[in-house]
Amino acid sequence: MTAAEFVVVANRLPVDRVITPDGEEQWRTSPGGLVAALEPMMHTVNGAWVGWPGQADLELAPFEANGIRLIPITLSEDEVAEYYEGFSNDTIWPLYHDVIAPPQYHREWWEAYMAVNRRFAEAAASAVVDGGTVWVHDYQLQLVPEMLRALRPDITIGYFHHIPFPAHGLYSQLPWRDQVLRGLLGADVIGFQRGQDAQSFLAAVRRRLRYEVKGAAVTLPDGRLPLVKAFPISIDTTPYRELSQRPDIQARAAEIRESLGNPRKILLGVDRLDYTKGIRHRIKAFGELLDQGRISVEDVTLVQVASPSRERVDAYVHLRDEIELAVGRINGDHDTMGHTAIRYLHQGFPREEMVALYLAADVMLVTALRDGMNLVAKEYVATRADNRGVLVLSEFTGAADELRQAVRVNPHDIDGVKDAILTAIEMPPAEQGRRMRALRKRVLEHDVAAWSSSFLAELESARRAH
Ligand code: GDG
Repeated sequence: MTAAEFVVVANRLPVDRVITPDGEEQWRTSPGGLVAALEPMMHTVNGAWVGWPGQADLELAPFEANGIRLIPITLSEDEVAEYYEGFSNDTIWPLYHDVIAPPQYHREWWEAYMAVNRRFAEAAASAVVDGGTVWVHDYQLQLVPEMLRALRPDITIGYFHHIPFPAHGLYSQLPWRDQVLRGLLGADVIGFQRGQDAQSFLAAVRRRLRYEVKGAAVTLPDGRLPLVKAFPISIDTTPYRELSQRPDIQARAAEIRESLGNPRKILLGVDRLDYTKGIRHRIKAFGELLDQGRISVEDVTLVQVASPSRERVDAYVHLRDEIELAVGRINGDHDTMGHTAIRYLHQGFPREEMVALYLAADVMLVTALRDGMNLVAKEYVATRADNRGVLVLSEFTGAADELRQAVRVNPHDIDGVKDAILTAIEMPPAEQGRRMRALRKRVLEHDVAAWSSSFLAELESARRAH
């Protein structure tokens, strides 16, 4: 395979393996935002994508799918358990989300994380042309930039971090805190979701490694000056705008309302079933409003989509039990034959159905306790070409920095969440329109293409300076 000018490195390849009924293997593009953001770029330049195909022990030669060159990384069953479910999702994920769940620190997991990061770095090093560019993504691969630079000092390296970066007091719990900082500093451009994440990273670099920081640049002992900055990610708005205009999807939204017994207001939550998303807090607030008679089931229904996620990690197993217990209790106390309090769906849905749900929702509830960005908030806004609907948005999401006209909440303050829900339910249409127009302007102008071009422009300046 010839070397590529531009290489993306991410934990997952942008495709899912499906076996057709007649036993044939096919690769389908996964619907994630990253693929949508980078696809045009991958087609115009000579690009390649390094990632795990999503199944243990799958040994595959590089191949092409939908015009993108893919370089699969094999992970053993043990590596999936230790590098992915362990260190990535049970150490880094809870620690970086402000220790909402206790992080587990295991030396074997760290060993596996280092070994797998090295494999990704080696694959990227062999895939990229002389003087080429590599863009590394996310918390599963924080050591790749440094490892890659050691192998290929000639190339330009970018890194984007999709989740929060914690304050120094929490970050310093990590037994391998200095190694991770050095890993990231291998990149020329290090991107975060929010200004506060970039600041936390720079504070950790100053305090732990004692490197000098001037503005957004770190001065390294070897004279390199990596740039550390916020690049808030966004969505490809086109499919959301187009699907929301389709008559069959609008009809489906009406059908959803009908099937819920035509409540006056539908509230919606859409999240991966994750403890960072504040699903329990939202359900608690909603249940108390019903208990206190401030809303009734005939009037208001909450639809909660909690798509299955990380089902082999203990914290997720417990969270699911807690949520389902709470939903069962509230429904048991309040349901009537014709109306349910919470329609809970532990399922994933096609994008068409998601858009129909966004259209049916009078109020979108995003109550994350900590979230890098939260794309669901932006998808809801992109869908509402009718300028109706209210977004209730946690101030602990990256999206809160941009979506200023949402109804803001502190999800830890249950009384505050209850008041915000009532404000949203009662908001007059003119006020909804005023806020939604401003929200839409922001999301449509700052879409994922704007995000990737601003990052790539900084990377290109770094390449020129090489
Ligand atoms: C991480 C960071 C950051 C969910 N259920 C279904 C479904 N989804 C889609 C949503 C949305 C995506 O998954 C979730 O994105 P979020 O941004 O809300 O959250 P994370 O998965 O935690 O993503 C986050 C993001 O990376 C990007 O940088 O914003 O902070 O945690 O697109 O629509 N899609 C479909 N069916 C489902 O059932 N089709």
